Amino acid sequence: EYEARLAEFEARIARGEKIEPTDWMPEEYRRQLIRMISQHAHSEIVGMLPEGKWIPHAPTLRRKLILIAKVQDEGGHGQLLYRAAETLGISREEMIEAFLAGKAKYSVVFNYPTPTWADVAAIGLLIDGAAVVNQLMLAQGSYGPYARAMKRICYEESFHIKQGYDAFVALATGTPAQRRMMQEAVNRWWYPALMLFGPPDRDSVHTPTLLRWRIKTKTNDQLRQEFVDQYAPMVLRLGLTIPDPNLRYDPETGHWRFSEPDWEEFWRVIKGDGPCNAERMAARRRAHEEGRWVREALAAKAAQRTNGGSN
Ligand code: FAQ
Repeated sequence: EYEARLAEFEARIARGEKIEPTDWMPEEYRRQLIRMISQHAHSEIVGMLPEGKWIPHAPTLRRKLILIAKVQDEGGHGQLLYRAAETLGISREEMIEAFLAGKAKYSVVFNYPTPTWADVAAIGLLIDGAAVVNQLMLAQGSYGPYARAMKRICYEESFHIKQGYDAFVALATGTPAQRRMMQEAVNRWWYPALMLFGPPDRDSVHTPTLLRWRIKTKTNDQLRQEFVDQYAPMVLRLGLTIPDPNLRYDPETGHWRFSEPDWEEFWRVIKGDGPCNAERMAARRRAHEEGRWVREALAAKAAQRTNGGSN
């Protein structure tokens, strides 16, 4: 019985069909999607913090308005993703609980600091750029609600990259002090951008299962290479350098060669020992506490409605 259902499920995926919430799916497929989508949602919400810090200090009114819109989009993406995960039978409360208890991860990159305005530009170009490379792949995935959310999110993130590029170009072609500030931010964000794609394939425990069921359609290393091929030349064209002595174009393969990030640092920061982990978690816990009265008021209102109250 189970074998037959699994065979039919895998045949559907092989035909390129989308799996929908009410369709039969293996428990492991469900579990993997909940893990990935919820961690993706937490990342969007935590990802509001490093840039959000700069909203009050944006250099012009125009840049402030753009940054507010961008950070708001990230909050919206988090909501879309929690909603997509809820279709798999887990509640938003359970997901947030797991995150606040430190059981569910969020992207390692958001544990790095943003000491200057140029860090906002570096995130906008490099981190959003990396996120879009990853998400265009996820938009091809087999689970309907996640793939559709990815499509919509990618449209918005293309705008984020444009704002990042625009701020990046302004600084990279600006005064010597601005160029220096932009270079230092690139030095800080280059390796975190490479880390966004996850551990190297040789250490990626989930990739085989995710590829089998087309939750992922490319591996971590394939996407990292795509990112370097697209973004390294862009940074170099703007007259900046990339903090990697091994970075060079290989005409034989048509790809850029590059050094891998420090994987020990990657695991250490994921485990909680990064420059901003404690600060990010404290900010999320505080927001959760400060929002408690809103949740309680909504719940009371909903209870009143189901009890037949008119207001
Ligand atoms: N950070 O076996 P794998 C954004 C964990 S974009 C932290 O290779 P998998 C937009 C992994 O969870 C960023 N942990 O895992 C934005 C697993 O641990 P677990 C978010 C990581 O699933 C831009 C373990 O290591 N995007 O927020 C990371 O095959 C700018 C083993 O790893 C997504 O989440 C990492 N980078 O591949 C917002 C996309 N990498 O769960 C604001 C959806 C791995 O067993 C500003 N997720 N780990 O405890 C994915 O595409 C995949 O899950 C990967 C990891 C590629 C992240």
